[in-house]
Amino acid sequence: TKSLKEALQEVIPAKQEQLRKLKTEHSQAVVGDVENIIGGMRGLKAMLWEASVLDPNEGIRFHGLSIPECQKVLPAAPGGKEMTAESMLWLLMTGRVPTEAESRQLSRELAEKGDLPKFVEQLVDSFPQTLHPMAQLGMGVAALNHDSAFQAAYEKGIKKSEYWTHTLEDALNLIARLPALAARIYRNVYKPGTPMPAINKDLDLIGNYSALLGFGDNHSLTEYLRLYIALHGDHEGGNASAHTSHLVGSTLADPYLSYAAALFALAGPLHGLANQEVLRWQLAMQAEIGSDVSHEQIKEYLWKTLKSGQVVPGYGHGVLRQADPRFIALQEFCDSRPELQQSPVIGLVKKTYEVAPGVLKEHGKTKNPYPNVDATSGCVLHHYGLKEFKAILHGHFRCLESPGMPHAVCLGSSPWVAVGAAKISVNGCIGKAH
Ligand code: AMX
Repeated sequence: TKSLKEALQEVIPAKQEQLRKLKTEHSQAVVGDVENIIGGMRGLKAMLWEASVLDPNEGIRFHGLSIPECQKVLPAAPGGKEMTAESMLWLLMTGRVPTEAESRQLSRELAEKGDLPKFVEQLVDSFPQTLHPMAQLGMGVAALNHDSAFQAAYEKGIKKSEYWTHTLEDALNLIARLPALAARIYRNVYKPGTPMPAINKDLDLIGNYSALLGFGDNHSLTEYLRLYIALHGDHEGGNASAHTSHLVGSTLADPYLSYAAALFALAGPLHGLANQEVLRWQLAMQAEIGSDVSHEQIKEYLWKTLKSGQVVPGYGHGVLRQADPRFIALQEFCDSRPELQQSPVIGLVKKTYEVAPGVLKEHGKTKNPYPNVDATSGCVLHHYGLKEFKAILHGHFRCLESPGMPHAVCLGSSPWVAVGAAKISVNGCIGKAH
């Protein structure tokens, strides 16, 4: 059985050679034009990426494998059916499907590295409960760079061709510690004073995450989280958060700092926060018109949202032009479980999907009237008991002069100098909200 590092050792020399050849043999190839740049790099091919490819109509493929293919071939956790996050990580990094033994070994490696340094626990515990969890997560991750292997090696002096080994060490340490960090923040904010279990060395990363959050007994939620997190493993590398981490990493800032930066891009309501926006929106819809509603009532609610100048959260995409296959995979997960089929919020998500594309087409603005993954993901978490959310990122994305105005409408008005830049990065091609 190979370790991930040994598997990568086989792949990386060939990749380095491939890149060298690309640079020498195709250095003059044209990839875009000025028009792309005027639109905030909209549509401009501006980066090289191979771990996953996002076809506008077919959706994501991970090293050539569609989501159903990944679900078939990627190892699950013992007692589970859904692919694990580790299996997806292995595939993304090596281009090869791991064996069950390899995936398990990676789970164990991550579990063994999963504890937080004491000072990071203290730092996180010192944050006010009112500080947004994403701000806390970003700061916690950045603080983990205290132990960066890359930084230490760089200071000693290393060859460029060896950067990857130290970067990998940091990346795995970071991934290993994310469950304990995120769960600690979750408990501090929403369940203060509740004791957190120790990391179980026999569990996979997400099995542990679920237990640390306090949902270890809920096998169905744990399986959902495995699927959900594996599906989010990559999205062509160019979405706003991934692009941010690449940009920051290109300065040789270590993986902790690069990932922290990515989290701050992810925190925006048009990107990672969108699943919370969807939940809030669906709950507001439920409160206003009920759960047992007709298509006509949903249609009216959609128009009300659009006419008030807001986007319909969970719909539209920077690249996709069809329903997101990640949305479909999560919906299929819901369809396979009777308890989810009976959930009023999941029922509303389903009905909204039957109506929203038609309304958005009639509205005529968005290039993609179909749902993205966030149209359902947060609502499923809500059903399982992860009900808490923060109302808004305090003012960051609201116009200072007209607090109620959604930010897309405000671009260009004076208080938006800084915020306008955020809008461009979300809407630009390489900074798309995927
Ligand atoms: N509802 C209403 N209007 C929408 C819309 C929606 N769901 N999606 C796009 N539009 C509007 C845009 O705001 C834009 O209007 P403008 O010309 O007045 O600025 C116009 O349609 C054209 O936009 P686009 O080219 O189709 O989309 P984009 O590439 O600029 O933005 C995205 C993509 C995802 C930010 C946008 O579709 C959106 O805001 N969707 C709702 C938020 C959401 O679901 N985000 C999650 C995306 C997935 C993720 O990153 N997690």
